Amino acid sequence: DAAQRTLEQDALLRTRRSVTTLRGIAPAVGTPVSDAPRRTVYDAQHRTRLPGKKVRAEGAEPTGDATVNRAYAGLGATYELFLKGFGRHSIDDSGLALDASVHYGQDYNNAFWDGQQMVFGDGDGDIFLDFTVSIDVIGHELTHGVTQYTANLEYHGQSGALNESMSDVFGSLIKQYSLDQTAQDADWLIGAGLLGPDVSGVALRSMKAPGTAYDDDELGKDPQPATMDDYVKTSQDNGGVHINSGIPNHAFYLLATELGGKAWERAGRIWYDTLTGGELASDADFKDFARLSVAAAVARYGDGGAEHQALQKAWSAVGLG
Ligand code: ASN
Ligand code: ZN
Repeated sequence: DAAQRTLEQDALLRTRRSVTTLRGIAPAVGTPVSDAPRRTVYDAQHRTRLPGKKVRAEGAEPTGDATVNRAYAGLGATYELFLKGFGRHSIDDSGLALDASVHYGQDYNNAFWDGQQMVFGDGDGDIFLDFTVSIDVIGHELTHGVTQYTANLEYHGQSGALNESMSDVFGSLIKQYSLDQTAQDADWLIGAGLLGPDVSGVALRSMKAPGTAYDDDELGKDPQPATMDDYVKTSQDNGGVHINSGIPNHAFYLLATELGGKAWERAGRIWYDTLTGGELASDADFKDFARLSVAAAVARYGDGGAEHQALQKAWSAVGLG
């Protein structure tokens, strides 16, 4: 009823106020959050000082730099999936400005979320190309921001691999949404087109077939497992956060392809509900996530429904049933 709605709106505004005040931006109380993104792309000019020189603000025409324009478009596609797919207003759900710096460092072979903004290297041209070429990589980095503002999954061990997997799942969904692809038509690759001429492989990771993205003298073989039988125990990579993420990644792939249609609609909704529902602890392990995702599927789509059954089948297949 109306009174309840008012209470909920008050609670929402209180949350928004505290989050934004933390970051030093006080919104006008009661102002509805706009549906439009607020993007800014900076050029780090091959240095490592951030953010660098502002080169494209929201609403401005494309520049002469394709890297800048790809970053701008990727931020837009990410904003759009979270808003239209899940009703989320930016990274913090309060319209947080989206900042990205491109041309970071010299021959820099990575991209990252630094806690406040996205950062993209140009690659060295041999092993990696420009990190803005894959829209799912842009979505991956932005999703680290969403995770930070929601479950805040600790970046080591299984919680860290879940953090990485959230970024791969929503990164892939952003690509699929921008291409209007079904789960069947999607490539389920992260970083397709990103590997340079010296590397034999197709991408950084494969959600469809973890462990098969590359096999190369320089990089070695893609180390990702698809199931718990092949779980990698290691102290490297924060306890294998980019390695064991293959397991929840593959569970998502199995769910989405079993359900068919657009993966962001039902499979993505279940993952989004799990990530943002408030029950997922920052030190959650794979079993915790699996259990909470099943609860989320039942809550949204019903006990024993197609979504619930497909999800149980997916977790069983990767050894987390
Ligand atoms: N590109 C990597 C990532 O977003 C950077 C890192 O290792 N944190 O996961
Ligand atoms: Zn990541």
